[in-house]
Amino acid sequence: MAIEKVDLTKLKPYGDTLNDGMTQVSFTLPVSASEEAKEAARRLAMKMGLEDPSVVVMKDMGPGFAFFVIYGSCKETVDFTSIEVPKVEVETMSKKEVEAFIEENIKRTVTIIGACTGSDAHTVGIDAIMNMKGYDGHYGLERYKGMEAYNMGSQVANEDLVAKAIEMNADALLVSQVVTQKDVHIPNLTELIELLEAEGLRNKMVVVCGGPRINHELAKELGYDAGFGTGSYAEDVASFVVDELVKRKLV
Ligand code: B12
Repeated sequence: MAIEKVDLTKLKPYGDTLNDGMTQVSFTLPVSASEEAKEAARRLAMKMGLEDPSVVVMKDMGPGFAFFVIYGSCKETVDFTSIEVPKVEVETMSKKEVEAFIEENIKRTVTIIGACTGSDAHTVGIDAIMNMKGYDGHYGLERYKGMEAYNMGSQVANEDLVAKAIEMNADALLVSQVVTQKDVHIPNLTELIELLEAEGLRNKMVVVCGGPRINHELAKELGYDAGFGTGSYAEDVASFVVDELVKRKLV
């Protein structure tokens, strides 16, 4: 069977046959499930750019709310060849490679402090990166030889994180931000950088943030050295931190 050539200048979703545009979307409407609600969901899907949408799931979510899953064909395309995304350029090493890198190039323990800061109570992301047991088959930084990883947990005030950084003479700070409602993460992330600057610490350590709605571009804009999003593992951030410490002669 001949494989059709994909036109990367007109990229669109694929379901059954190439370029059929098949797409699934889901959302909740603040009305009870009904035939009218189903039709409203279908019309909204059309306005979102889906052709021939069909509502395949409508579920009551309690009084006054209904959840929908809709399939339809996406009319829109994007030019994949024109896309450039700022990203962390350091190649990810394995845990063993990071440990060997520390032994060869740093020759002392690297101290890393992590926290989910501000009012954000989500611990799972920062735990995934730091926890001894690891996440998705990837051990966290607490298990790395040559590292002292200290996880402060969630709802940590920026002042407390800075105080801990001073107390432990940290090489790197890892900040997790999961809640981004009303852009609450922006002033919170900015405040940490300002506090570090005020203490004359900003350039003496590697400062990284992460979370499901964080990317490298945003992190750089806010004064961080790097940003890591969904699907990050301990070895991604470990590789970045040790490489950066050596590059910036912070060891
Ligand atoms: C579990 C959960 C909770 C638990 C948290 C328990 C805990 N101990 O963490 C509880 C029930 C307490 C909770 C509460 C709330 N939650 Co909540 N919660 C979730 C949920 C279901 C899963 C989050 C999670 O654990 N993900 C798994 C981890 C592994 O993924 P991750 O965080 O993305 O982390 C990865 C990467 O992002 C990255 N990463 C993350 N941090 C860092 C840091 C660094 C340095 C690096 C390198 C990488 C990195 O690496 C990780 C591994 O790959 C999500 C929805 C979802 N499915 O994601 C909502 C969600 C995050 N919650 C949400 C909300 C709104 C809330 C509440 C405000 C609800 C409310 N009205 O009360 C409260 C907030 C309380 C507070 N003060 O923060 C929203 C956030 C929306 C937004 N845009 O801000 C979400 C997306 C749900 C939704 N769809 O609305 N929540």
